[in-house]
Amino acid sequence: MTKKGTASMARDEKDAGLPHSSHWGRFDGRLLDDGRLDVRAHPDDPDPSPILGNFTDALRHRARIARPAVRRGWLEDGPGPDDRRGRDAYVEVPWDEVLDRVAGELERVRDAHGPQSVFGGSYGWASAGRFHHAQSQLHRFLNTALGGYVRSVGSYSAGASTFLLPHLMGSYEAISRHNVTWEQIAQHTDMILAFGGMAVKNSNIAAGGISKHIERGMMARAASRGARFVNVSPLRGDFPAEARAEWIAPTPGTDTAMMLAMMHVLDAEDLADRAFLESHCVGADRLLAYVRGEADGTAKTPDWAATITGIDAATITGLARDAARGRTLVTVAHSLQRAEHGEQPVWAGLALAAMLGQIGAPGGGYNYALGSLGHTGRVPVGLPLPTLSQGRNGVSAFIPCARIADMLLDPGASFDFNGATMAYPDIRLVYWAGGNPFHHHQDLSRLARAFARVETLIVQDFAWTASARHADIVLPATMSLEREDIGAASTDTRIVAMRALSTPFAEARDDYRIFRGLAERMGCDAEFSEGRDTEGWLRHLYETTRAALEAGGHAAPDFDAFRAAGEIALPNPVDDGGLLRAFRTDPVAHPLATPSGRIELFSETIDGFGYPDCPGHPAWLEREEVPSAEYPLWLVSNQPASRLHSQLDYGAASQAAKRQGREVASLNPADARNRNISDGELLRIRSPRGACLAAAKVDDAVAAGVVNLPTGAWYDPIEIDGQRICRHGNPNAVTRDAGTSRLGQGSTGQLCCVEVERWDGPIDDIRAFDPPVTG
Ligand SMILES: Nc1nc2c(c(=O)[nH]1)N[C@H]1C(S)=C(S)[C@@H](COP(=O)(O)OP(=O)(O)OC[C@H]3O[C@@H](n4cnc5c(=O)[nH]c(N)nc54)[C@H](O)[C@@H]3O)O[C@H]1N2
Ligand SMILES: Nc1nc2c(c(=O)[nH]1)N[C@H]1C(S)=C(S)[C@@H](COP(=O)(O)OP(=O)(O)OC[C@H]3O[C@@H](n4cnc5c(=O)[nH]c(N)nc54)[C@H](O)[C@@H]3O)O[C@H]1N2
Ligand SMILES: [Mo]
Repeated sequence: MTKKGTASMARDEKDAGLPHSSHWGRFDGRLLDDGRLDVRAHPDDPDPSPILGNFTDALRHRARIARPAVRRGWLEDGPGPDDRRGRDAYVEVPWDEVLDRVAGELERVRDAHGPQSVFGGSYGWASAGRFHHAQSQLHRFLNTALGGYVRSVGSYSAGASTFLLPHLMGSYEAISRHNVTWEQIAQHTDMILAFGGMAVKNSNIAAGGISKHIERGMMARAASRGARFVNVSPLRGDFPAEARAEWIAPTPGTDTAMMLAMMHVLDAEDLADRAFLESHCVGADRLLAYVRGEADGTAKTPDWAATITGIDAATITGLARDAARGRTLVTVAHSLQRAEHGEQPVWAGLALAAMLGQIGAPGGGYNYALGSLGHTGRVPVGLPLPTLSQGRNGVSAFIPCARIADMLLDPGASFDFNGATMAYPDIRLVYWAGGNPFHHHQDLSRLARAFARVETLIVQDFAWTASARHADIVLPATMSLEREDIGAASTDTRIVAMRALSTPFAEARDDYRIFRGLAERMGCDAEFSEGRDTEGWLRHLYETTRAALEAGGHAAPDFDAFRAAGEIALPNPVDDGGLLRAFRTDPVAHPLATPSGRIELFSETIDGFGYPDCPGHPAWLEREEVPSAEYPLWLVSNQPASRLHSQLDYGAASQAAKRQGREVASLNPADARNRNISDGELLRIRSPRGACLAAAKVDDAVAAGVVNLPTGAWYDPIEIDGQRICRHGNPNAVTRDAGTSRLGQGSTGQLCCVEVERWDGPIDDIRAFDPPVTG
């Protein structure tokens, strides 16, 4: 491999720093003598992410996995269901031995139960870098070595919308990523009605890399032109100060009622664009019959919505009138659909925009998830990027990714998904690389019971996450900082020659090298590696993009020139407004990929599924999870500002945002007062699923009735008085594990009901970052 050469290169070029890229930004890094990293944001980035600060002390942190390790119980008793997972000690073993064991176990399970008993869905964000992408590597390996694996579809990000939007409008990518741009907003938009806000902490992130954070500046430009931003959200902080946003805070999960009432106003006051509904939509009559109450006897008036949302009728009416007055953009954040009946606000937001008649117009209409990530509001580069082929998966079974615990707990059980009835496969072995299910999944006590059922759990990561601590076999991977790679994303106009900034920590190996070691043992290295080392692959993958640049008549430096330059700029793509602009201009020549070719405000297809939890048009549906006397508060567990998910939670930026080493839970002064909670005190958050501790922040930027605890504190459970409590502040200790609906089966992690109280019980130190290794 190329390890030695790259490490010495890093030392030679020490002073200048070397180019690298992460999901939260492009930077130059330089290894310091004390093992820390000097990290400098790219000079062209107007608003670099503070999350870069997590890299400085990450390379040699004690939470890194130093050597391969096997859980003691698995070593002694062999594979099989075991509820000691998560509590057991680990024994370090040499690489040769652990690779023999993993290869042997994969062969045993394949021969006894077939590849359909291996789960390789391995959801997760891993790191930037097109070659060392952990999921691609894992999938390619399982396809080659086993002939396939049970995969997962969709995402925790957009579980409901990914499967809903194609029925209504077109692909989720087209509707979110190639639609209204920030430049259009800066120039054209009068009113931005942002359900779920547009926090710049969120657009800090783009999978694969982001070289310029433009959102704050664009919002400032729009606001100074007089554009009006409306932050519909439980948190005032869901917009940056530069946007000068108004704040409207409906009860969490009730946006659909507010949107329906706005439609009622547009219809009743004849402000709806009936020509657009006629020429570009189907089903407006069915939806309007529901809005007027002709269908169910309840008119969806602002007064009706006021009782559900807590927003007074005059405010709702005023917003609807104002929206009809100028160029209005409706956005719905991912968060709204990461909740019970999450399909509804996505559809209702689209219907509201359809009634305003501006879909496809510059800076207007509907852009699902604009502002939720840094991929949105830009124009896709439209070039083939370096991509590792995953090969062919011979197993047809799959699950929607958020149904992982259901699958493991109930093999063979049937479930509904997007019009199909399916059965959960019987999984014996789970292999995870590049994700952290004990970060991303809901109801972690239940997830622990689910993982106790498998015969073998293998986790490959660079740090001792809670998922690694539940694994039977733990394989130490390198961080991207320790590898050569190519950084690229479909919405960024830079390709980065990512350089290794350090030699690997202890005995960590690249995911690719780990899989090669297994492939050699299983007799499929020639097929898996195609005879290439890392350097060979990088050159091979880069060539796709270089050839496309050359074919397009653009500057197309060869690989060596690219690496010497550190990065190349791609041609600026033209802002053509995407498929919605073309559709607006001529709906006959450019129909949408829906059954009618138009926007479906009523969908015969969805209606035909017969799902009460996702009917044929957007609707206000009663929920199972609602506040009660025992659990009266809404917990909003959103994305953390100080890190990406759980990644580098031990890093400097993430640690600086904690109090007493705990994650911070914010609540309204009134709710704090009622519970005798003062700022900075520890509190316990509990639900029927479990409990966690957190440090209180009393904050009037949080709506009354709401507690905000971001995700990502490493799960650190202990038993106190027979109750499992995460002492660190992971909200998934209390969230609810249920699908959005039978249509999307997405995660509902964003919202659940809880009670909070001051915690006067024992206060232990956090142990989440101490490796559970005994020798
Ligand atoms: N309650 C609640 N839960 C949520 C959400 C919510 O809103 N509320 N949001 C959800 C959303 S949108 C998402 S996307 C998920 C995110 O869930 P995940 O994507 O699973 O979270 P990450 O922390 O990014 O996990 C990535 C893991 O990959 C590891 N890793 C990084 N690089 C490499 C590598 O090169 N090789 C290997 N082998 N490992 C590597 C990291 O150390 C980390 O452990 O969480 C979801 N969970
Ligand atoms: N810094 C940082 N940025 C990230 C990530 C990260 O981990 N860290 N993760 C990235 C990923 S993978 C994804 S998918 C996106 C997720 O993008 P989103 O899902 O949009 O992000 P969240 O921060 O979870 O939620 C945004 C806001 O929605 C509001 N909200 C919650 N419930 C409701 C509701 O019922 N109604 C209304 N109107 N508002 C509500 C909350 O106040 C929350 O702050 O973020 C990306 N950006
Ligand atoms: Mo996500």
